[in-house]
Amino acid sequence: MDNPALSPDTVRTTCPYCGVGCGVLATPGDDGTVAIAGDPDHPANFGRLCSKGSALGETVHLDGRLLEPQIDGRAASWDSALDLVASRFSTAIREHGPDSVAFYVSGQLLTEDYYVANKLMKGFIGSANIDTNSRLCMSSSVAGHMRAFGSDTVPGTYEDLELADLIVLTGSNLAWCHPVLYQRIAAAKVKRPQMRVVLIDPRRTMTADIADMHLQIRPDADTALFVGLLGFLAEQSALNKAYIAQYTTGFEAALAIASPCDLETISIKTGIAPDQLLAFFTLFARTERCVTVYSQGVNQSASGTDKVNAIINCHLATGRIGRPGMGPFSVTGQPNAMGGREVGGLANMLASHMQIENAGHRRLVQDFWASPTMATKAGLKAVDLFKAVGDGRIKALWIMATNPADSMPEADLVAKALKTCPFVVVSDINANTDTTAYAHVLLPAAGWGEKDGTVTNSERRISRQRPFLTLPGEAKPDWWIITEVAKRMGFATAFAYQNPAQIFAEHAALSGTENDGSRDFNIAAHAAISATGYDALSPFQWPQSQRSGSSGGRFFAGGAFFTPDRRARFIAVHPVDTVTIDQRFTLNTGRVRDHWHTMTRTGKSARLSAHFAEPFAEIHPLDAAERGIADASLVKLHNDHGNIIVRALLTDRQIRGSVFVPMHWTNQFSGSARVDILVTSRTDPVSGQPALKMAKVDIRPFEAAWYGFAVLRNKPPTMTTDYWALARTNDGYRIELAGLRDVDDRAAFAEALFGCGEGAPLLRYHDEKNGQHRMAVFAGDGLIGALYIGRQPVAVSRSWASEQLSQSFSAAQSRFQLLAGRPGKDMPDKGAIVCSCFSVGRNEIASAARGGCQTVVAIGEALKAGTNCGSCRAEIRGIVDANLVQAAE
Ligand SMILES: Nc1nc2c(c(=O)[nH]1)N[C@H]1C(S)=C(S)[C@@H](COP(=O)(O)OP(=O)(O)OC[C@H]3O[C@@H](n4cnc5c(=O)[nH]c(N)nc54)[C@H](O)[C@@H]3O)O[C@H]1N2
Ligand SMILES: Nc1nc2c(c(=O)[nH]1)N[C@H]1C(S)=C(S)[C@@H](COP(=O)(O)OP(=O)(O)OC[C@H]3O[C@@H](n4cnc5c(=O)[nH]c(N)nc54)[C@H](O)[C@@H]3O)O[C@H]1N2
Ligand code: SF4
Ligand SMILES: [Mo]
Repeated sequence: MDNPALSPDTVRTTCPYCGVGCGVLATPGDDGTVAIAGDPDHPANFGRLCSKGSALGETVHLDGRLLEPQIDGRAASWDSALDLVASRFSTAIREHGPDSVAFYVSGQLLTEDYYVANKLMKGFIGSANIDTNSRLCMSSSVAGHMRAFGSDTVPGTYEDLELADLIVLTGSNLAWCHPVLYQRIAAAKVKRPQMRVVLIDPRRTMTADIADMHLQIRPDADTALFVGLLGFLAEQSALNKAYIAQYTTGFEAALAIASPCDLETISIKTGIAPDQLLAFFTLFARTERCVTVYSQGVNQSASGTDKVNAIINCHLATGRIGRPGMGPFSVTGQPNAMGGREVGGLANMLASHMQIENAGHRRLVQDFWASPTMATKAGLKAVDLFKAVGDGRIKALWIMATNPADSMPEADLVAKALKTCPFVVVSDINANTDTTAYAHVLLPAAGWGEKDGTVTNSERRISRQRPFLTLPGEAKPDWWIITEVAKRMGFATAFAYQNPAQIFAEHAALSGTENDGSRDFNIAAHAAISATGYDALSPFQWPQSQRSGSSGGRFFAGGAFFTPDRRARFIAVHPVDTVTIDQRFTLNTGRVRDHWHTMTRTGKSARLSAHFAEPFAEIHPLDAAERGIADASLVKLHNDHGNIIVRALLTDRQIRGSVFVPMHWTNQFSGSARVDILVTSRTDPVSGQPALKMAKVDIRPFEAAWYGFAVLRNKPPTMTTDYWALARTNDGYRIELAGLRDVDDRAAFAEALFGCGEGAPLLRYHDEKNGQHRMAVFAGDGLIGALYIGRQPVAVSRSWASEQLSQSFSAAQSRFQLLAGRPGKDMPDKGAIVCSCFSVGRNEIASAARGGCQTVVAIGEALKAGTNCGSCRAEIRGIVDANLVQAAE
């Protein structure tokens, strides 16, 4: 945790999680550990890291890694695996045509991996059936940018967030999903208290901590809100008429929909009170330096592209774009979402921000690649791609660095499609994911710390990911795997790269080819980069053309859009119906602070697994009361697609009529919590992005006959309990349990769970009358496992029990204490972990607050909580405030 002095072994690299793209200093130790620190010189984070970045060292161990190629579940040599992949793809293409094969790739590939995958599919196989998980993530933003700007350009830079006087955050939980950007804004606001932050989200998330105003918007009402804002700006004479006249077209048509601005009507559509609307609109109208940040609450909707354009319209109408402190700002999710867009990894794009429908672009790319054939039309977008897998049109599919059996809508149908597909290849770093289960061929990829290449963050900044670990087992970098298959398919010359530097140089050269300023993406200054130059490459922002040599900056302050007439387009967007009442709940889904997507990496860290150890549904207390749902009980969420079982968390942070369930839990971590099985595959008509936050579900209590909790040293081999959720702890695992029918033989159940075999010496306590049962097994002085069962959710201190796996139990008394499930009086119960860096719990913070620590700083001084990465500061403030209110009452 301490900043390791820059040792000769320290490697500068980039965090593999979110699109903030923080610079990391990684120092591998002799004992296999890796010390991690923020890179003070990296312009994205200036030394900061969030909880996930800080815990990176805990996720690089080899537990669960895929270390050798496998064919049909058996270890195989690279040669045989690569030969098989190449021949099955070639055969399918020969027999059924190029569109009978597909790649489904990921914003977690490096630019070099992505570039060669796209080149192989579009330029050598001759199909555009390569789509990416960015379809689920950024494609509405891409489509919105294309419609307005004629190019997929993010106009601003991170600095704009610090220079702005008003930051509007819509559909973004920045505090948890882009924590370092959030901290940069929080720090700027302390320096310039006049800065205002408005949060627009149906939930009062932790991001509300820095917000001056929270608009608890009805799901999908963003278009209504921003169309309303456009009308208001016109009525208040807040338009930049010169900018509109000189640099844009289509304003009148957009305004016609927005006028007149009737606050009552907008209030009905958005669920936001008229006085709040007026306050927000007025603030926006009056504040020249204004940035609107948006993310998945905007993109993941059947009207996502319209939402994006409704936002951009307001910035174009005020001319607030491309100047310091101003602009629409789509923050990207994955570490290389932007790099993927640059290489054209989406099925409807070409390489280097060129367009597949544009014959001139196709010719340019084909000439540049000297390719035998070229895709002539857009390929299948993710949702349609998996439908085509399901109905047999796709004969061979290659999935790289993504886990669609969990993260795609209608996930059970996706899993079924994978099961029936004649040939599925999966490149992953882990052996057991819900997707690898369906692979005919599994290819072991190099992971973070081993791989070598570049990523582009949300502000167009390209940084190096550098290796500091040797490749484990047989693992190979993704670019190598793809080029080896390409060579075996007969394209040896075009894929004869020796290293990622050569791929990067080619990518840079393509960006400058016939680019006289007609395309935004240009990094031609690096077209001749050498392997040494590439090794030493410092983070830089695009564009960086050969001619200017200068790097970065902002786009569009003076027009110069990438449309044929170089003017921006206002898009006349119509708000969708948000008023029709549906008795069912809107299923809102998203992220928590310390987990990353399907948990294949963050699930390995005890620290990151302590914040939320279970899948849950946030429900408004009044909605819960109507359905007889108690806090911390289990609930079943269901619709026509299936059902899931998760813990109910009652909170008035949630809007009524909506529930929030995190996307993270998979079959590897829980019995039935894959939320995407409930999500319909309805997509945005323009972008093809699925409405991942808008499914409809019913909720009812899960009528458990018993509940249980256990800590155990070893991961249980199989789980059949009706409900279970497993989380990593420092010395083992913790597991929540519940069943519909009583367990007949509890001793056998405990033995199977602990994996200790029959007849192990079981310390037991039974209270049949109250249905309380407690069992523990020790080996020597150490604990193998402890299980607590009750008719109600068991009142055991989770954090304390989890720590017992590392304790010595020489005294009989300590063993009985363990069965009691509570720490002794001298050791208060920490409560749920809030600060994962220093393992500080909710109860400790509450008690310090009651004892006089009235600020986050004071809590930090007393407990250290919040003083390392700072990701938990908003929660600490919430706990302090709640306890101050209690004290005052
Ligand atoms: N901790 C963590 N951080 C991550 C990730 C992770 O897995 N874990 N993943 C990364 C990736 S790939 C991505 S794409 C980003 C996503 O980053 P975000 O978009 O910030 O994250 P989400 O939680 O998906 O959704 C954001 C918010 O949208 C709100 N929302 C839902 N419906 C609506 C609506 O109709 N209108 C509005 N205005 N808001 C709505 C939700 O309540 C939620 O709070 O995070 C990145 N960062
Ligand atoms: N309901 C709902 N669903 C969602 C979302 C939501 O908000 N709600 N969000 C969507 C969004 S925005 C996104 S981005 C997706 C994310 O969803 P996924 O991409 O499916 O999730 P990850 O867990 O990041 O999957 C990455 C996989 O790649 C593997 N991996 C890691 N590093 C490497 C590497 O270097 N090479 C290779 N070959 N493999 C590697 C990991 O082990 C893991 O299996 O989920 C989408 N699905
Ligand atoms: S904010 Fe956190 S997860 Fe995102 S890049 Fe920075 S350290 Fe990594
Ligand atoms: Mo994403």
